[in-house]
Amino acid sequence: MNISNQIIEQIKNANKIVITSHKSPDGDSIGSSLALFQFLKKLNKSASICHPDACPKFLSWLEDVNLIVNFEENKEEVERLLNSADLIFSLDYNEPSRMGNEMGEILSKVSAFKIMIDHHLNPSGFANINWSDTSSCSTCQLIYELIAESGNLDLLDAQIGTPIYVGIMTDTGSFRFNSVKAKTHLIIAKLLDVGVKNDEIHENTFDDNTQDKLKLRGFATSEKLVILGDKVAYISLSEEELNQFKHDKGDTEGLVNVALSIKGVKIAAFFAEKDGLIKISFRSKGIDHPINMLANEYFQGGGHANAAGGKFEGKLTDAIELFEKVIPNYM
Ligand SMILES: [Mn+2]
Repeated sequence: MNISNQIIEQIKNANKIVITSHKSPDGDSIGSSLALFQFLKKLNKSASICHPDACPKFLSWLEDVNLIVNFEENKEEVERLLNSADLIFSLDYNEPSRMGNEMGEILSKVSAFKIMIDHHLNPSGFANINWSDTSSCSTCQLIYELIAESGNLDLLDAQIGTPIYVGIMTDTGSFRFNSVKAKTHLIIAKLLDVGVKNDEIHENTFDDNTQDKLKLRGFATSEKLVILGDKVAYISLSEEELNQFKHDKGDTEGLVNVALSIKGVKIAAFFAEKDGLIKISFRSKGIDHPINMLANEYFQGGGHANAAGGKFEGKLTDAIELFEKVIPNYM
């Protein structure tokens, strides 16, 4: 039996299904959760979606997003749902601690059958079924494959297809990264065929800027962009600066890509200070400039070769100093 059919078997036998995903949700974690949720509905199975924290505003237009229960705001309910579940999906993360230590520990302890579907490197193998495909551009693409390979494409409609589109679109920088294969475009074509509205999705997702967000991004690029040599660029924002623009979740999303978009730049970083912790995003271009090792060695993080994240406990200026010091070793 292929892995998709094994998963469908488990779904059919389950009574209490919970869908989980990683902390700081993005288009792929929200998209894959909602797509699976809608697919389960079509299989006449209800499910709960439990995420570590709230959905970012730019995705709040998605259908049924309001049904997501989040651990930060509703710990007891999430704990109750996880404890009483007989089947738990772990989407878009490779290791329980990606949900945060507390929620990750709860997941590790519960007795439910666990299915991981993910595309991040180095899966820890914590689940009963571990579907890891690191060549996939997104977890949403894997959800599509689950539906297709299990012979359920007749159930695919815009309700399932819209969140799948969102996840693929956001995890591929709108279909530009080299993780996009011919297969990805064939899937997108199929989604349009069943009524997914690509123009509305792009507008709903990307054209929702507030004035404060635009001003913050303008400030970041005009005042806080630093270029090192000709191949490295970074932007940093202190907590004070973020507050000055009434910073909201998601307002700085993709700023690292703005730094990377400078002609000739191969490596970009974005530093943001929040609650005394420095969170860092790294992006790079091409196979010659992997950035996940640096994230792992110096910033308690990791990720893909061209897209990684990390953190630094200390001052923003110290984090930047460390980055400037070690980056020549990765060029
Ligand atoms: Mn993803």
